[in-house]
Amino acid sequence: MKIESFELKRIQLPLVTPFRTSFGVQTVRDVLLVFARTTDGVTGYGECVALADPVYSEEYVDGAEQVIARYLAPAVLAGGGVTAADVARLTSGFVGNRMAKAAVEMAVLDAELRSAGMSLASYLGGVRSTVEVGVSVGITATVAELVDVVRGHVEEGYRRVKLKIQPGFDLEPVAAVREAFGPDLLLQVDANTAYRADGLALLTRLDAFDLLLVEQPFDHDDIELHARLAERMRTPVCLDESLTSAKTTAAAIRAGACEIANIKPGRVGGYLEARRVHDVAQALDVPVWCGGMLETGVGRAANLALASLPGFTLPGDISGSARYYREDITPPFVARDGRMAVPTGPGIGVEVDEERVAGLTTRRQEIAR
Ligand code: OSB
Ligand code: MG
Repeated sequence: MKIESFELKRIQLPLVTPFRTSFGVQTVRDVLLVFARTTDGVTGYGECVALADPVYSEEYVDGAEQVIARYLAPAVLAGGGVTAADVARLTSGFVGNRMAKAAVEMAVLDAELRSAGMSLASYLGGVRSTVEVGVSVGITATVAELVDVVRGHVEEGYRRVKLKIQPGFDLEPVAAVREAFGPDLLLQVDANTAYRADGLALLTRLDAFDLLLVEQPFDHDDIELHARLAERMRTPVCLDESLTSAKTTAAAIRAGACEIANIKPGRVGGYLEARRVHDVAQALDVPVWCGGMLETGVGRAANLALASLPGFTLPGDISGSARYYREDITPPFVARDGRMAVPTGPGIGVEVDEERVAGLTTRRQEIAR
């Protein structure tokens, strides 16, 4: 397969409600879409998960767009005939920028699979036609408001809820949600690196609330501190920000710092590396689940395919389109009883509403061979 050009489009999607985490509040999603056009007239879609600002990782959407336009897309175009498996090698001379690389690889992979008539789920080795999904709930102004928000999601049928926590918004809100919804609600928390070593004792007290896991309480590079917590805590310690590849995941697991792994394809450089993360975790007996980055239907479709692999035994952060967007850029994804169907069509298995994308586009550029 030959790629003739990459088109980069930036779209602005307003969020239905502001999303607050320990690293800040988001009110709109500024998304970079990558369209890979083949010489045979096939278009593959990629979504870059970089946020507007470098607050979750070093990457941010303006930078991702520039690195793709200036380095990654030209390197892939110069490769001649390519498959998705070639993209990592062709771009390996450029350090880091995993979210940017992932978006390019995803667009190439989607084009490749659409040409071959194969779904992403079968390509990756998926074994399930539906997957369990949950919702990630942001930090609220009051605990009462949090309980109301969670109630709304429980009424929508979600059975697993992830609460964002930070120092000053942890034990009390978690206790209130557990108390309001009882022992059957699958509950977990995510600190997005907001704690320091002096938070060990407080975090250990979360053991009282029967949580599925506690996600990334400490700095991304502090594997040792996560291992110390894992030793002291009954609740499994899960890593997100720390896991940048299959290699760093294996090392974190062997260090005792990662009892469950959150897999985000963008964070590890693409769906192919995400599958390798899944494979090492499975070999080391560590359960995995699919994380989210407020994706549009494009990223959501691909994440459902990934989550259909056998090691994904915990519900993913793959909520319905309506959790974030009044109108998606694909047909809306809907969760029923906390489950979602894995797309079966070629590639990511969904069509993009190009007219709607055109209406939301703030800038576009094309990189041709
Ligand atoms: O840490 O998992 C995270 C969103 C943006 C950046 C980081 C994270 C998140 C979420 C939302 O928790 C997951 C989703 O619903 O897409
Ligand atoms: Mg997280």
